Amino acid sequence: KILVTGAAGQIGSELVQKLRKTYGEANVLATDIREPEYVLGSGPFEQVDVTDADCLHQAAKDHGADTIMHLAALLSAKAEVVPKFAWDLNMGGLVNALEVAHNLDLKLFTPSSIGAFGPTTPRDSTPQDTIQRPTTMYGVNKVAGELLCDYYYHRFGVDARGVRFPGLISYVTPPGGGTTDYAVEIYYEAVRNKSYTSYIGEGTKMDMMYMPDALNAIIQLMEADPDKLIHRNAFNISAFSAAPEDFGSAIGKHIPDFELSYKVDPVRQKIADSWPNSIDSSAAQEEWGFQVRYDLDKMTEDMLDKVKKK
Ligand code: VAH
Repeated sequence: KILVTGAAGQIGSELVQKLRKTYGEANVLATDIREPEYVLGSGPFEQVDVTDADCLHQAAKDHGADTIMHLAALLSAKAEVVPKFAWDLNMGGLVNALEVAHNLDLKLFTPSSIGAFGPTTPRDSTPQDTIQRPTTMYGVNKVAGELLCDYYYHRFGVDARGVRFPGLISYVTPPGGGTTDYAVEIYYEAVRNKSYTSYIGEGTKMDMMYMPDALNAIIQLMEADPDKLIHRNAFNISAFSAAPEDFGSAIGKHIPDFELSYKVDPVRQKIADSWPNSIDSSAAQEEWGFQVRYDLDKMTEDMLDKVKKK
């Protein structure tokens, strides 16, 4: 039995549906501070504010959860607008989720991000264990969160697991205020207008992944043999590294007159510049068999098809 926080978000909305298909509808309790706009199927939903520890504890207890998947958080660009609120939500929510996991003996999944790296991190083929001095509030939250998960594991034996997600591309629910959101917008604009103006500059490479691969990774990690996990938390995972023009050429293969232009947003560009170009996912491959099915071209074909239908 699983409780998901942030179930109305970009990852949560699809994860809930996938978990319900895999483990049964009634076994997956979706929670969020707002009612999801999409159809969650006929499974249970409860309104939960993750900063309210008692409410989260009660929901997990009533559901009889054995696993909590904690996704509720503010993304990088939004967090720069309201840093103190981001701290309260991102750290307050996580420590509450870890406390619930500790008190009710639950497994926990929570995502970290490539945002946990900073300008002094090696940029190419960024190792699993390396320098982490991020310069954004979101990055500070992610590093602190990685450490907190490790702490609860070593101190209390909480089976907390997680990955460092790259930018996630999906067509069901839009991301809410991240730096990598352009990689989703570009597909909608390509279908609507055959053009896109990118707020991230030419040549800015970041790691990316298609949502189906991200969901499989979560399930695979949670089902992995704990004895094989050396890291447990914050595994680097990536499907491919791409800059706006790479998306432009991939889209151009299907929409030949697609036009890509640039109007760089200095705030989000600065964040992107502080993150790696490409990360090394070998620890995840070795410890729990991480793999992906979608590269940029395969994802682009599917994204354009799905967005057109929408
Ligand atoms: C963001 N998509 O841009 C998120 C992510 C890859 C970074 O954590 O904030």
